Amino acid sequence: MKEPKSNGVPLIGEHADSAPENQSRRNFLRSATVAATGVLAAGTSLGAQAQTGAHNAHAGHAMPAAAPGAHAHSWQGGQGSMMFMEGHDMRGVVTEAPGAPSDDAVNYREFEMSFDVIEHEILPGVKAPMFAFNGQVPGPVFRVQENDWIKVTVRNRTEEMHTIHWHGVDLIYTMDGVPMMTQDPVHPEETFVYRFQARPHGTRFYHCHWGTPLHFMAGLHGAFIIESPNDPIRRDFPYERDYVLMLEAFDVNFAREHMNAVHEGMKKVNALMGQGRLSPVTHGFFRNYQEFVKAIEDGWRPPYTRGNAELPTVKPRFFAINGKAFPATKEQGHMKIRRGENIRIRLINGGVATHHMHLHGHQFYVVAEDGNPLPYYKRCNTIAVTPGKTFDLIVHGDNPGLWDFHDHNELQSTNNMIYPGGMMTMLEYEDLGEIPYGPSISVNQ
Ligand SMILES: [Cu+2]
Repeated sequence: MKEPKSNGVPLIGEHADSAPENQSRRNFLRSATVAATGVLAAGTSLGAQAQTGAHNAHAGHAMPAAAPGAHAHSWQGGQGSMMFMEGHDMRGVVTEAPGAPSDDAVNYREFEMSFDVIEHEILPGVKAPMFAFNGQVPGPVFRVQENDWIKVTVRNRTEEMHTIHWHGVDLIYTMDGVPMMTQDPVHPEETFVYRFQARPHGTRFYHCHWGTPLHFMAGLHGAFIIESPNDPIRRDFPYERDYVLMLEAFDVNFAREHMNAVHEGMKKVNALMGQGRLSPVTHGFFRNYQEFVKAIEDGWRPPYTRGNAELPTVKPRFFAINGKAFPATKEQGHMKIRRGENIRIRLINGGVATHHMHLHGHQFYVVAEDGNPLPYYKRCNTIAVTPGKTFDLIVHGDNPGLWDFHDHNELQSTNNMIYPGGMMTMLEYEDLGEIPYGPSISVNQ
């Protein structure tokens, strides 16, 4: 195994050097790409990822590459955090949390993931360092069947700590991904195994639960779509094409300013942990509540920082759909429709702002909220998607043209205040013929 290369500096551009992908992973990517014809995320980033995976695949690998002598570690629930263990070093360790069936007990669909640091391009000329799943923003789109058993083996290839929270999935709590509460965070070069059953069906997602915008806001999120033959939406609105739109808000200045500082800080924490010298003051973690109270009495104050910066300094000025801001949303392809066709649009707010998504020229049906089919379908043309929410829409192709689909908030349809930009894409009729007008373009950093 290679030594970590960050030395406190983001591992920019090293995501291409990806871990071996196993057979299941390749199958997953391939089936995701095929099954999700027309899915924006699958059309570009996921497709690219599938290629990378194919090139690096080592058939038969059940686990990602780990350090020689790597050992499996069983998490001891209820016995305090491993972060405070003497001589604590999780590099090369594979951690299995308790409570889920073993490999023999159920038939797992296996996936391999990684936490990486990349430099992500939101639109030409605008890049920022970000944490990313599998070296891409957003992370890959999962498409699984309801009640499938899922095994996700995730390796941390950064010098920060992370977890994966499966947002809207009803799983066993030991797999819920809340650091310091239901699991120890995944340490640098540690591998953690999430096992759970995919239920209930609907539009779900996953994201890192480590509480800073450098994790959740900036890249560590992806769609987790659970399909079911019993989905009433499929029955009521027969459709073929299904688009996943991850809505994102990026503060690129914050990311640029704080990524190195966060890595430097974490490097010190890792060193202190390695020496068994981590104290509340070094990182604000406590063995128990009494220790926390004592620290407060001694004058220590909780940082409650989000990546070593205060919350008010987080001001997103770039707004993206599946990692790209308009006009770069065109790279992923417009949402395509034909006359008389129904398409399904799955909106997932993986960011920190509220987005008022408005479609021109159509009254769409709002058919699901938080992944769950609604008891009645509302006709709207604008829908507010608050952070953490998902909405599913059905658009019926009854007004041929080229139509804006965008956040109606003024700031959020700009790139750093330059209009048009931001969270904007188009609905394009394939059977329209020649399009007389195309959108104009402006870019500003
Ligand atoms: Cu994280």
